[in-house]
Order: sequence, then structure tokens, then C-alpha cells
Amino acid sequence: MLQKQANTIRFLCADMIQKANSGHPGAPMGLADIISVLSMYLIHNPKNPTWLNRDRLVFSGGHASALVYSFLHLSGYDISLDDLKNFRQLHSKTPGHPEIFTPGVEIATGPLGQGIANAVGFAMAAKKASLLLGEDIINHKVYCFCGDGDLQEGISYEACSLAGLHKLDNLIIIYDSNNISIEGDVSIAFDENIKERFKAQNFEVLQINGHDFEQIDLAFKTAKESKKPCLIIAHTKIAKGALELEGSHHSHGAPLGEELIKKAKEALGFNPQKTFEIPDDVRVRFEAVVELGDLLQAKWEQKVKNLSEDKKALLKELLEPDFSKINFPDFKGKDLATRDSNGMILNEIAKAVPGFLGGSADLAPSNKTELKDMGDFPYGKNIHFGIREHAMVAINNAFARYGLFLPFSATFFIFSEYLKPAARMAALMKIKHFFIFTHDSIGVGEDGPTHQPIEQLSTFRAMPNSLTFRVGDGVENVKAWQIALKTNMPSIFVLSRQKLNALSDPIFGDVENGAYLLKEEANAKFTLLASGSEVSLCLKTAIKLKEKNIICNVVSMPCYELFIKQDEAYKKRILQGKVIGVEAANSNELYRVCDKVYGIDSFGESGKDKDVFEFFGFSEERLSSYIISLCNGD
Ligand SMILES: Cc1ncc(C[n+]2csc(CCOP(=O)(O)OP(=O)(O)O)c2C)c(N)n1
Repeated sequence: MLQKQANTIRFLCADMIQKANSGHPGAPMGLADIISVLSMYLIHNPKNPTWLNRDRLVFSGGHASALVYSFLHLSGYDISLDDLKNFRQLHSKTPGHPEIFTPGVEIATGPLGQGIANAVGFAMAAKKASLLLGEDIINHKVYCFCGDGDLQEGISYEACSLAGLHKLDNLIIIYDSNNISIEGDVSIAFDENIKERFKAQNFEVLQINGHDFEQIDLAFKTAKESKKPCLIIAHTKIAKGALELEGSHHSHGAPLGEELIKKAKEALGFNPQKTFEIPDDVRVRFEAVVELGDLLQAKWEQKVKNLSEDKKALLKELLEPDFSKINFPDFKGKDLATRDSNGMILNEIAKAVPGFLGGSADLAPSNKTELKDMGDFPYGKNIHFGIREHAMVAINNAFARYGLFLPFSATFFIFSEYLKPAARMAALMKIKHFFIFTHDSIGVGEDGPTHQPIEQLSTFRAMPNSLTFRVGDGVENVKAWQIALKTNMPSIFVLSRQKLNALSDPIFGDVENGAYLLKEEANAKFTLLASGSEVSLCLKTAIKLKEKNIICNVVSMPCYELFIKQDEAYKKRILQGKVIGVEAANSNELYRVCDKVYGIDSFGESGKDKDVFEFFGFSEERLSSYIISLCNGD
């Protein structure tokens, strides 16, 4: 029966890819035997894909999406046979790589390696949830399929190293060791001893023939009992069952061809004339899964009913956080670095919201992200990610997807470059994940151009489904958080290392509009539009210019993305005269709302922050001269 199930999956995948004339048959066919056995171990309820105590299943090699969908279809998720036939078509439930709108897909995968870190994140979230709610309530496993490509990516080292450190015995990674990737045999680029590598990372390592059902079964049994995270190295043949293409890299990413599929079906006792064939006994076997899932969930719900009142209240708060309880600090009139105001805000949120947690990539004291007296993961809320930015964000993406947590990830703004691929996935999935990036500009000073962000602000602003806040003082910082907590997508906080002057109250509009009028004069010739540290520079410069009879308004723009969505009337109201964008950053996107941009389009310089600002023209003197030169038509 296991073999028949596996072959059903094999040919469903081959047919899907053939019909779409696009896709990756190799990995799905190679993994069909293992997933056939896993179907007996996986605890889930296909009728309710969000049941909290379900096992999480992650396919790190998202190119094996045909396997994901055929397995989910057979298991009874809301994916029909027609959906399988629509594989990779526009607006289908079965897109090229798994996305979270498909029922049963836990997390979007495709960029190799990230799925492993997501699985580590799910396992960490489960540990935390189990400590909060009890082992009776949270005791599921996290299964992750990965391939050679995933293990070549650096993020797999980062994430597995943390998994070993935290002894995540709920994590089972199945490595599809078929020795093939796109360019051919992996030995041309990869020949390390995976077993020793994972042992060194404190994993239990099992090795099996991935087509031997007894060995697969025993491996899952052993892995479930393991006291450590477990890696199952499954030696497989890519495109197993595809006759002459079995074992060939040509099967990795192209349809097998109708003739070959027919011959392969015949060889394995399937009807070569039929496509998308699901034998009745295979259907019946999988239907039992749905019934079992329902039953398991019902039993679990009984346990939830028997929880103490405290635990019940905690579960409710984790599921539906109440932000009205947050006691936001009052920063009015206070000159502070925005990393400092942000640190105070974080602590207040963490005190009031049980699911709020996070950490930094070894920069918490500088990022001001320590949650004071709130302990360390797994018992507490501070997660020490070590210097693993990419894994940090992929792990926190999984925390966000787990269903109970609101995570933040922190580092210097410049090192956002090390985590961008996972931040992009957070945005793609529109998940609530907060990014705390301090040391936001050349204000970094002496550490020099390696540490001074220039183009990073533009790249985050350009990322769809996200809000980037570069706030000018503590009051803006609080307002930005109030928006972020309500927003179902990632929010990025770009914060200063250096102290900033407190701003006055808005004259027209507010942070929620993205940009607002901070200083308004009659008949202004210019509007100086700035964010972050440059807002108070513009205010001071405007005062200086008034002495010379050059009248300037000042607009603070803490969130570019919110501002460009405002209607024309709003923009017209706050942008008067010639609009000059002033930011100690790359100037690109400001040209969309400004006539001229006073930015930095080169890398920075090492020196005292004051000197570096002066050098790049960010002083009252230099900015005034620039505006005067515009008046003179220079
Ligand atoms: C970060 C990243 N780089 C490159 C790719 C393109 N890509 C997709 S699959 C693949 C080869 C993966 O090899 P392996 O994991 O062995 O998968 P298999 O050939 O067994 O299907 C590559 C390079 C990707 N999806 N993600």
C-alpha cells in the first residue's frame, strides 16, 4: 500500500508538471516513498489547517511544489484535482512555489535554505508555546524536507547551529540526498561530510535508503523519540520511477515527456492511458487521515477546556493580542536617540503583550532591544540569535506564522543586507514581523562606510507589502508603533544612534499619513521634506533662512510608503512651493515627491559623526547655502 501511495504521488506530480509544461519532477518523485511513510506519522487535521497542535511540515526546496500539492490534495486539504490540473497557472491554488494562501502550506518557500531556518523557527516557537501552555497542549513535531541546495546555503548552517544549541528535539529534517542539482552531480561543488557536520551541530543523524520502506519507517520512529534535533539522511534517486531519467539532472526542472511518463506508469502497474489517476484504495487510505485528524483535534480541544483559567486567559491573549493594554511612554519634549525611545517602547509592548518577543543578532545592547527582566528564550522573551542575521529573520518569520507570537528582529541597519532575502519573504507573506534597525545613516560615524547605510532605506521602501518608518523623535516613534501593531505586514523601524531633538506637534496631517506639516509659514517658497535625523536640521535651517527672507515650510516624512498613498489634495496641501527632499541616504525614491533631492549618492566616510555630516553637507550652514543657491538659480 505504501508503494502504491508513493507511485500515485509520483505520477500525479509527473502529470501536473507535464500538463503545465513546467516544473520540477525530480525531487517529488525521489521523495514520494518517504512522504508516503510520513503520511502515517504526520499529525494534522486537513479540515482545519490552522489547528494549533498540528505537526508543521516545511518543504525547504520549494521547487518540489508538485509534491506539496499532491500530498495535500490526497490528505484532504481544500485542494481539488482541478487545482492540481491548474498547477502553475495564473491565480491557481497551486502556484510555482508554495505560498501561504494554499491550505496546508505552512510557510512560503523557494529561496533555498530558508525553509530549514523556518522549520527551526517553528520548532523554537513550539518549545516556547509548550512552556507557556503546557506539554499537554503543545507537543507536536516539525518536519522539514530539504535537498543538497538547501544544505549548501549558509543559512542552513546558521539555523541548524541554533537548533543544536537549543536541543530542539521536536525538529526532524529529512535530507533528500540524491547528489544531483541543476548543473549535475553535486560533487562538482559540494563534498562535505554532512553526517559529521550535523553531529558537530549537536544533531542526532540517521542514514537510510530513502526508497526502503522499512528503513524509512524505523527512521521516523527513532527520530520521534530522539532527545536531540534529528537529521535523516535519505539516500535517494532523483526522479525515482522515471526510467532512463532516474538519477539524471535532466529530471530536476523539466517535464519528463508524455511518452516516458506512459512507459513509467506501465512499468509500475498504472494505466498508461490515464492521467491524474488515484486508485480507490489509495483514496480510501488517505480519507482515513482526515477522520483521524478530526478526532485528534477534538481530543485536544477537550484538553484545552480542562486548562486552568489562567492558562485559558493566556491562550486567548496569545491568539488575540490586546494592544490597548500597552502603556506607551510619553516622549513629548524629550531629546533622545530614536534607538533609545524605541527600546523603551519595546519594553512596554513586551510587558503588556504575552506573545511579543524577539532579539538581535548579537547587538542587543547597541540596538537597545533588551527586554529587561524578561529572561531568555526558551523560558523568557529575549532570543539571542548570535551573529546569524539571515536565520534570525527566517526563524522569526516562522514565529510569526506559528499563530501565537509577534516577533521582532534587530541589527544595525547596514547588516539588514545579511537578512534581506528573509525580510522579502516576510513581506511576500504579509506577516507581522517587526524589524529594528539602528545606526541608520552616516550618523554611525567612526565605524566608517562599511557600517554606514546609504542605499538601504531605498531598498526597504521599494519592498512591496511593508512599511518603513524612519522616525524623527520619540513621539513619532510611538505613533509608528501604534500603526505597525495594527498593520498586517512587516514594519521596519530605522532608528538613529545619535540623540535627536524633540519635534513640535503636527500642524496638518500626522504620522499615519506618512508625512505631515511640521512648520508652516505664509507664502512659503520651499518645502523642506525630511525624515529621521534630518527633520530637526531642516527646522533649524528654515529658521536661519527666514532671517534672509527665504520662507520654508518643513514636512516630516516618517513613512514614505504611507505618504505616497495619500490623495493628491493631501499632498498638495502639505507640499508647497519647490519641494526639497533632505535625507542622509540615497536619493532615488524621493524624486517621486520632490523637485530636488539633497541626499547622499556615494558611500560614506569614517570620522566623527558631526564631521561626516558636515562633509556630506548635512549642516545648517551647508544646507542653507544650497537653498540660497537654488534661489539664485545657480
Ligand atoms: C537561494 C536560491 N538559489 C538558487 C535557486 C535556484 N534553484 C532551484 S532548485 C536548485 C537546485 C537544488 O538542488 P537540490 O536541492 O539538490 O534539488 P534537486 O535537484 O534534488 O531537486 C537551484 C539552484 C533557488 N531556488 N534558491
